[in-house]
Amino acid sequence: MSTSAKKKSSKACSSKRKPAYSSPAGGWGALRSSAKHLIQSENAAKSVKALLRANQPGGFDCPGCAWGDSGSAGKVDFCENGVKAIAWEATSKRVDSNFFKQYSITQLQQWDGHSLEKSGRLTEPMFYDGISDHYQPISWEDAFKVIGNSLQQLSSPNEVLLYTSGRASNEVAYLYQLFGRVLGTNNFPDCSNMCHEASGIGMTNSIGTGKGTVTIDDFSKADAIFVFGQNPGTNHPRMLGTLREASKRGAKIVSINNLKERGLQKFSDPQSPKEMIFLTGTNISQHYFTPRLGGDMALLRGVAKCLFERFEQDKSVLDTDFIQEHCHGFEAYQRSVASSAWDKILGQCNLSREEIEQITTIYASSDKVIFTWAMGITQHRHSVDTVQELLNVLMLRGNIGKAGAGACPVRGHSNVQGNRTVGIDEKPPMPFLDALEKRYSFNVPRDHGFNTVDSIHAMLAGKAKVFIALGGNFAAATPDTARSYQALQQCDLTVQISTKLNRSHVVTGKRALILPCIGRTEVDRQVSGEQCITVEDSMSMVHSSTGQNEPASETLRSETAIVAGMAMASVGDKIVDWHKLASDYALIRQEISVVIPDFEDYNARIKEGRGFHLKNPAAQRQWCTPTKKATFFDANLPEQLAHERAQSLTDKPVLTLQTLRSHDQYNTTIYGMDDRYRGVYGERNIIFMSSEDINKQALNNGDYVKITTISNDGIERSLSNFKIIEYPITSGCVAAYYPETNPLVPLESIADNCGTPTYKSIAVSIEKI
Ligand SMILES: Nc1nc2c(c(=O)[nH]1)N[C@H]1C(S)=C(S)[C@@H](COP(=O)(O)OP(=O)(O)OC[C@H]3O[C@@H](n4cnc5c(=O)[nH]c(N)nc54)[C@H](O)[C@@H]3O)O[C@H]1N2
Ligand SMILES: Nc1nc2c(c(=O)[nH]1)N[C@H]1C(S)=C(S)[C@@H](COP(=O)(O)OP(=O)(O)OC[C@H]3O[C@@H](n4cnc5c(=O)[nH]c(N)nc54)[C@H](O)[C@@H]3O)O[C@H]1N2
Ligand SMILES: [Mo]
Repeated sequence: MSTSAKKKSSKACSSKRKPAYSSPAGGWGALRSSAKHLIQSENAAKSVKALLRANQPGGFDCPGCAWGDSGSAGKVDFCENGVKAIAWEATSKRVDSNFFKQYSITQLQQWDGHSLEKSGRLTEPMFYDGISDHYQPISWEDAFKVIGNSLQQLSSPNEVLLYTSGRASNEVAYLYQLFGRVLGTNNFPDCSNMCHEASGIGMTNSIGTGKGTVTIDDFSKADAIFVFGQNPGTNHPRMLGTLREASKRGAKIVSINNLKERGLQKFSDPQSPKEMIFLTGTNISQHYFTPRLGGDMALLRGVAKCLFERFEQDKSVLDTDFIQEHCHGFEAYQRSVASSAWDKILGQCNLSREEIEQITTIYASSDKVIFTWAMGITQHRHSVDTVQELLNVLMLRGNIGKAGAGACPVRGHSNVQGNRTVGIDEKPPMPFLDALEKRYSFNVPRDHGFNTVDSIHAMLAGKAKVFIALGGNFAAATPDTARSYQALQQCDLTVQISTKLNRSHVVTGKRALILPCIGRTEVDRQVSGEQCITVEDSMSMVHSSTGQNEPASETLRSETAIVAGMAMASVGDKIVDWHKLASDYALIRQEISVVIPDFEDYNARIKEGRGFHLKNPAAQRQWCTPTKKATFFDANLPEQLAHERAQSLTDKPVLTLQTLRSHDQYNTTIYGMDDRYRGVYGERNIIFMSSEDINKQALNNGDYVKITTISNDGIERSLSNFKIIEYPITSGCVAAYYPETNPLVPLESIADNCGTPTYKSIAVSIEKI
């Protein structure tokens, strides 16, 4: 299969490998890289001005990640990640109608993702009519007419898919979901379906809320913080500042990760003069455990088993008061733990009994414990069970709903959590739909819609015909690239609301529209004046964000104005006055405050300091579960992990592949070809492999290999020319970058009861070429 696009140019990618990174994460390296990205942004002044306002009251919410803001206003609260995101948006390059005259879609399809996005900001609406091989300029009103007509011609509103990427504001996301529901569908696939879906489902089952139970303040009180399956040095750099403070005051930081990530070992805070001058850093994790990919549930089960054993001698090991007063299902869970055999536990997590005892000792000797996690937990087949096991272990010692303790799924996109709160949900809760119906008096659709993977199946089967994306890069972010492309190409119309050119603009439906929008860092002017938008971070803090830079082009519209235009052209204004709402975002917030609980006085409260905190019932030990108790789930350990299931299908050695992010990318946006903390420079087609596995297969560091997915569905999925990089990674596990390796992820390989693609456990074999 030939889905991976050819490189437009490879001269920027000359490959070299420097010695492994030995400095602390952060520090001068981060400052140097930030400076480089600022200078390369060809618009340094604009970027610096914007930067100083990132995550500050009156400024804008950094589009980098969803980590909470530090409480101290005035402190510059940004990181290398944020610098890159801001500089990327502030570029002076433009993708205008001349650009599309110059390059045909067929030509652009040959460009790699980095080259597409680097071309600059989209400036005017463009239409691909399916006849010419070029996008042509189109007026905004005509673009909306194309959408309106296409939607009116569908035989059912469920033939449209309304995708959302988590950068959209609360205001536009609310309007977008209202548009879809007035149209008559709950088809809201979103990036969350590929991201923290398992956290939401597992936590809702266990404790009755799908959101983290901690605030930034809890991190300054915790005795121990366990970081599961997460690489904050790259993906949530501001979290390292929080961990550094905790480490300095003596809290124990424990990392659970099959890869030895630099940022989890040592960090030098660019805002600490002493660490910068003396080239020192703060040790982050005193303890680092490296289970097998997908082995975290077994690890946690082992910890639970040790806790129960120790409880026999010492009744203070479990918080029996909490369990008795607040929990349901304890006895069944205890039985399930007792029947989980040590052989299976140790075999699945690939740790020794001593290591499990060590983890248990740290856990049991700490009064207040926080578990944080990200994609290393949520992108496996048994992710929902693993999240529930995280909660089980927290609950055994009463670590939910007490200061300094709790569960913290660290979100990805800066407003992915807020999007769900305001209704971007293909399985919306009934009370929310009731509230919509009450407010707007129309028949709100009740059937569940398609999630991201279902959407691809629906397009392939001809059940979905119009695809609209509010941001993101669906073609590149989704699994089984060849089939995702085919799915989009079968649509009658694909519509992308975007800031920059990406794969999803060149893998089009029979007709396609590009609707360019202003970005988070830019001033949003509507008839009522300059607007602010609001977002919710991983700690459920809702705060406002006001763009500072002039928009990249006068033709751009805000996402909110674009959604209003699409809605007006499709469903008219009998039920909702779209243009009025889009003329003043305070009116949309007013609607949200009527429909969604906890948003009362929304407009007033966002003006206070850093905004307001949404109530988290579990943090108050109120459990919104059917039993009104926190629930222990007594799931069995997975029968087999991915490599065990695949072994019966091949004679070759099976490895488990995880697909992850480099230090120089934001999801499908590739800023550059380096991965500084892992010592990789100038290349991305690499595979990290342990020295044991390299030796076992008689390979050498630097060899080029073909990676093939092992599956029994008759589809061949392989990628060639990936260079082996020897790396400290658990034996049997390998790692390679997303999105280059998405062609290897079978569409059918999804998490149970959740649908998230198993991006972190693909059974593969490799052979030398
Ligand atoms: N700079 C930057 N920031 C970002 C993003 C970005 O691309 N770039 N993306 C944003 C988004 S949308 C998200 S969701 C987050 C993602 O943040 P992360 O989840 O940190 O992202 P990944 O690169 O997928 O890294 C997964 C980490 O989990 C480990 N891991 C993988 N599988 C397992 C496992 O089975 N068990 C354990 N214990 N560990 C495992 C990997 O070795 C790696 O360290 O970051 C957000 N922030
Ligand atoms: N193999 C593999 N696949 C994965 C993952 C993985 O770990 N491994 N991770 C998954 C995860 S966690 C996620 S969240 C998804 C991400 O999936 P998406 O959210 O769909 O992808 P992004 O790469 O974040 O989207 C980048 C594009 O968003 C557009 N954009 C940027 N800013 C704005 C804005 O302000 N407004 C609008 N309208 N558009 C904007 C730009 O055009 C840019 O090209 O990918 C998933 N896919
Ligand atoms: Mo994500």
